Amino acid sequence: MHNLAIAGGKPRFTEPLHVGRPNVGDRRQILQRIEGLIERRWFTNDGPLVREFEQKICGITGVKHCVTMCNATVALEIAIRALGFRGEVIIPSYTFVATAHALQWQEITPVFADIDAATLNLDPGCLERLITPRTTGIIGVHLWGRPCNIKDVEAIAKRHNLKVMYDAAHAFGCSDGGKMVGNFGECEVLSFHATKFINSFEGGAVVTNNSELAEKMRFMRNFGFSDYDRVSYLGTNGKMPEVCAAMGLASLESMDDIIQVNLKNYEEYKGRLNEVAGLSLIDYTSTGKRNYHYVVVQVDPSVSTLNRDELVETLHAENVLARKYFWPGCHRMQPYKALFPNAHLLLPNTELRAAQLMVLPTGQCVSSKDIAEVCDVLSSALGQAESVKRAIAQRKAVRPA
Ligand code: T4K
Repeated sequence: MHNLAIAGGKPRFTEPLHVGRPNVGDRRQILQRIEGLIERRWFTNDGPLVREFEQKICGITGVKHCVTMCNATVALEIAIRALGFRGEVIIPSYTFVATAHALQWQEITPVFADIDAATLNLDPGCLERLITPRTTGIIGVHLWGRPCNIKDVEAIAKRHNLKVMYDAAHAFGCSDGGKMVGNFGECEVLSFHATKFINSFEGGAVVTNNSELAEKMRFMRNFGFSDYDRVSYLGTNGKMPEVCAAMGLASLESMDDIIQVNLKNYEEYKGRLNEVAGLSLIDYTSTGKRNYHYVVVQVDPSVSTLNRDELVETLHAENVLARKYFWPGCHRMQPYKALFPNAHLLLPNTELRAAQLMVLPTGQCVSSKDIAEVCDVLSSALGQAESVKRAIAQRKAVRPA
C-alpha cells in the first residue's frame, strides 16, 4: 500500500496531472495547414481556414450560421450586445465567471439564479421571482455539456417577452430532444479554449439560425466594418486568427476519437468510484449526445469520511490537480460579492453543490493507469480519513495565514 503524500509519502505522480490538458489532433495536418497559411500570407481577418472551420461547425451542429471569435468570452460579449441586452439579465451563479463578466463588462447587471440540485443547471422554478421591469434576457448555461431545461426556460421567457441565449461553452457536440446544441434560443456560444475537448488554442463562436443576427455579429467582431471604409456598428476586435482555425480543424477531424477517449475515461472512473462510499460521478446517461468532457465527482458529506476540500488537497499533494469548478459561485467573486452581499440567501443549491463537486483529469493525456492511481488515492484517503485530517491540520498550522 502506498503512503499518501499528504501524510509524508512520495507523490504518486512526478509530473502534475492536469484537468484540461489539451487534446491534440493530427500534428501533420496542423503543421501542413500552418505551412499553407504562411505561404498564402493570410493570417487573420476572415481567412479561408476560419471559413472552413465555421462551415464544419455548421455541418456538425446543423446550425445555419457560425461566427467564430477569438474566445468564448468575447463571443458572449458580442452576442449580448448584438441582442440588445441591457438593464438586467438572469444567469445561473454556478458557472464560469466569464458568463457574468461578459454582462458586467458592458454595465449590464447579472442577476444570479439558483440551480436545480439534481441537474446542476439553471432552475426554471426560480426565474419568475427574479424578473423585474429592467430584465431584458436570460442566459442559460449547459453546464458540463448537459443541456439546461430549455423548454421551461423558454416558456417563461416567452411569457415575459424576454430573449434567451445560451452559454454552450461546454456543450459542443451535445444534443437535447434530438436537436443539436447550437439551435436553441436566439443564439448559443461555444468555446474552443485549449482546455475544451475540441480546441483551437484559444477560440469561440456564436452559432445561430438568425441570419440578421449573424451578419450583425460578423461586423461587430471586425470593428463594425461593413465595407472597406464604412463602419455600421459599434464593434471590437473579436476575430479568430487562421492559426487557431488550423488547430481547430485538426481537432474537429479527431472529434469522434476524442469523445471515445473521454467516454472510456469516464466509464473507468465510474467503475472504480462507484464502489467508494460517498463519491458519485455526475450522470451522462440520457437519450441525447454527450461529449463526456468533464469527469465531475460529487462528494456526499453525509456518507464520505472526508469533504471535497480535503479530498482536493489530498489529490494535489499527489500532483493530481483536481479542480473545484465552479466554486464558490460567481456571486461570491468580485465585483459581485461587493455588489450583492446577500445574493447567497437566494442560492441555497448553488452554495450546497459548489462545496461538494470536484473535477478530475481526463482527455487524451490521461491513461487507464493514471485513472486507477487517482481512484486509489481517493479510496485510500477515505479509508484513513483521520490521518488525512491530521496531516491537513498540520499543513495549515505551518502555512502562513
Ligand atoms: N462559459 C463557460 C461556462 C466556461 O466554462 C468558459 C471557460 C467560458 C464561458 C469562457 O470561454 P473562453 O473565453 O475561455 O473561451 C479554464 C479555461 O481557461 C476556461 O476556458 C474554461 N471555461 C474554464 C472552465 O477552465 P482556468 O482558470 O481553470 O484555466 P487554467 O489556466 O487554470 O487551466 C486549467 C487546467 O488546464 C490547468 O490545470 C492547466 C491545464 N492547461 C491549461 C492550458 C491553458 C494545460 O495543461 N495546458 C494549457 O494550455 O479556466
